[in-house]
Parts: sequence; C-alpha cells; structure tokens
Amino acid sequence: MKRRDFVALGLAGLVAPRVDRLSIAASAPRPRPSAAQLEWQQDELAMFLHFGVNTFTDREWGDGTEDPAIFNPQSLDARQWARTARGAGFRALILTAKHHDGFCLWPTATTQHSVAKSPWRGGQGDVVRELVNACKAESLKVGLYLSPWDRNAPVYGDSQRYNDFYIEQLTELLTRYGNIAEVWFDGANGEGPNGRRQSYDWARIWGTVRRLQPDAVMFSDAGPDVRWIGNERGAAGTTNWSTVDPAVVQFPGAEGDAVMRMLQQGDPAGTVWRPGETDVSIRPGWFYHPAEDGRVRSADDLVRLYFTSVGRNSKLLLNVPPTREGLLHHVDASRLTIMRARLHAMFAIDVASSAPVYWQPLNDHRARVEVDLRGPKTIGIAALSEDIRQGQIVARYILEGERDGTWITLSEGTTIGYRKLDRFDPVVVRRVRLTIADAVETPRPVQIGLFAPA
Ligand code: FUL
Repeated sequence: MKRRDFVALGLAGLVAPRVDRLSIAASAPRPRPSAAQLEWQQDELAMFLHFGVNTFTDREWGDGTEDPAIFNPQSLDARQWARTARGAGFRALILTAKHHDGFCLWPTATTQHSVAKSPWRGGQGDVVRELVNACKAESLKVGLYLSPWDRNAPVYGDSQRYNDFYIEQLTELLTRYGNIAEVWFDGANGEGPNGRRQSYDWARIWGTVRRLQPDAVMFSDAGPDVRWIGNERGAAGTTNWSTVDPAVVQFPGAEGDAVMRMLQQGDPAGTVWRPGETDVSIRPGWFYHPAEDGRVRSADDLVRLYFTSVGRNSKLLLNVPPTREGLLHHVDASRLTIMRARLHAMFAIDVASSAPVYWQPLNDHRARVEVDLRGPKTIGIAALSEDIRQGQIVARYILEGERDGTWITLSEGTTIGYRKLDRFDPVVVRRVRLTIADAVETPRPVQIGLFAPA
C-alpha cells in the first residue's frame, strides 16, 4: 500500500530552489548534526522488517479484526535476519513492532491483541526480544516501528485515551529492551472522511522518546531527528539538503506540494538538521506475499537504489519482509549478497586515494579542488563528500576531467552533503577538478573519490 506519492507532483519538473544567501546569512549559525544523527547517516544502510498478522493473511493493511491465532511462524529465526543483514553491510534492523492492524509483536500489557494470544512459542514468545538478542549477537542496532494509526484499539479516536495507550506501548518498548537506536513514526492513516479522528500528542510522544532513549533518532515526516524522503520508490531528491524549515512539515502525515518538496529536497536556509531517510521495499509489497517471490528486485536494481539514496545524501532503509516461516526468503537473501559484492567491487579501489590534492578558494562562495592522478586513469564513478560535522554548504558544483589537455565535464550537480555519487561515461583522465560554483558559506574542502566504471 502506498502513501502519498511524489510522482503526482511531477518530479521531473522540479527545479532546485534558488539559494537566497541574504536570508541564510541572517540566520547564522547553520545547523549541524547531533552525534546520533551523524552516526545514523554514516551507517548508510538499515534493514526494515515488515512482519505481523498481514504476513499470514496476505494483506498489506490489516483491519484489526485478525485472530491472533493466525500468527504462527514455525521457524522464526531472528539470527538469520541479523546474519543476512550484517553480511550484506546493513548496520541496523527496524521491525514493525505494531503495524496499522494493532497486533503487537511483543507481550504487551496494553492489549490482548498480541503474540501472547497466539500459538507461537505457546503464547510465551516475544519477537522484539528475539530481534534485540539477534542484533546484539551480530553487532547491529535496533529500531522499532510503532504505528500511530491503530485499527484494533477501541480507544483510537478518543484522543486523550489513545495518546495514553500509545505512550504506554512506547514506554514498554523503550524500557524493556535496552538501547533502541531509531523509533519510526509512520504518517499513514486510511480512516477516510467518515473514520475515527485521532489527534496525536506529538510533543508528548517525542518527549517520551527523548527521556527514555536520549540517543535514539526519531523518524517521521516531521522528524524531529530524521525525515521521510517523500516517496517509497527509493529516490531522494537530486537536490537534497539535510536542513529543513520545520514550519513546513509540522506533523507526520501532513500533505501538500510544499510539504513534499521539503521532504524531497530539504531547504538550504532551514534552521534544523533533519536528514532524509529513503524507505523502499525489495518486493512490490511491504509484507511478504508468496505471489511476489518472482518479483524481488535484482542486485543491479538494489545497487541503483544505493546510488539514488545514499548517493544523494540520504540513508537507505531497505525492507526485506520475513516469510510465514519467520525467515528471510532465500531469493531476497541472495540478491542482498550479490548487491554487497557489487558495491564492494565498485568502491574497492579509489584511484584518487593517494593523489595530491590542491585546494583553491576562488571567492566567498566559490572554490576549486584539483586532483592530480599522476598518469592516465579510467574512471566512471565519482564519490564526493562534505565534512558534514561542519554542516552542509555546497549548492552547485561541476566535476571535470582533463583528457589530452582539455577539460571535459564529467558531471554537474547541486547538493553534495554526506555522500554524492555520480556515474558518467567511462573516460581516461590525468587530472580531475571539482568547482564549487555556489556555496551558502565560505567553501570548505570536499573529498573526492574516483573509481573505475562498473
Ligand atoms: C506506510 C504504511 O502504510 C505501509 O504499510 C508501510 O508500513 C510503509 C513503510 O509506510 O505509510
């Protein structure tokens, strides 16, 4: 099931917002990432696990009337999830502890609608606990998705009572299982015009997470720490600032063109650091459906997703849904292994790694970096990075290579941020230069990695 889709807006027609330097200068100092946000970004890859009653009913959105007795993953092995993820280079697992159907994957005191009423492990099971143990064993971080929209809770729509109920669920999850690295707040709501109207107490919800897990990052359309990227297709904006204007997206599920643009592109004049997370599934659906076994993304497609997410200053949250047995499907697992091998081979040799680099400031907003490759080198991929500990400032750049004494353009772009990956036609060059053609602050050196064509 899809959320709002940015396609409707005509992504191709988007123009990078003009950088208004005067308004930026007036609002100094520029935002920088917190330690938790920095680590979140450097992790690059997290795995999403959509699992629950939908896995057994073959649906994407359950309606809350499911019988807990259907939940019975005979061979559930969270270690297999964690081992697969780690082997493929993922650093965190994020589980749907509760999806919109309200079924809880941990034995909660807040409702009967949970694993405790299922036949799995004789009603003694706890998927969250098994996930946490597996992550510990494989040195992975843990993230939890707790759907705000709940189609089972009788108090949903009775705002005060549901907020209390939700806080209680959150408190259980954030106090029983040790460190939680990311808490995921989904913005979906399918109640429709005649449905129940719940007004969420976001200030209280976010405050509870900060208090109970001060090092966790909170994800939602409105952050506060990391933001949704605005689509579920795996594509961050080619212009993607990690700063946003918080007034534009004030709560999860906010709609409108300005909201979508802010999610996709951020805002160079934004007053808060809120980098974008790109969530996308390895299969057409978020939950496992046997009929989709033949529609798992290819390894090439997964590599492409890495370029359009991590390679556009975002983070990739790739969903790999466990089967009814409670295992990652072997087809999905093998695609991940091949993806990792391809990425590894692609970025194994940086021909610029030991090359002398010359840094030349041109004026307050322009600068140039030149890399002398000391001999002809065939390249087809560039990896650019700003030192985001200092914030993000590049607004436009041109990358050129010197071939037989003439400079030719290899790629051009707007933002760089944590990592910008550009692919271009293979070319033999001796020198490469990056011109920062516009920056919102005095330019600082940008790191350049150069790799053979893949
Ligand atoms: C959406 C939900 O409605 C989908 O079921 C899924 O969980 C996705 C990640 O977010 O808003």
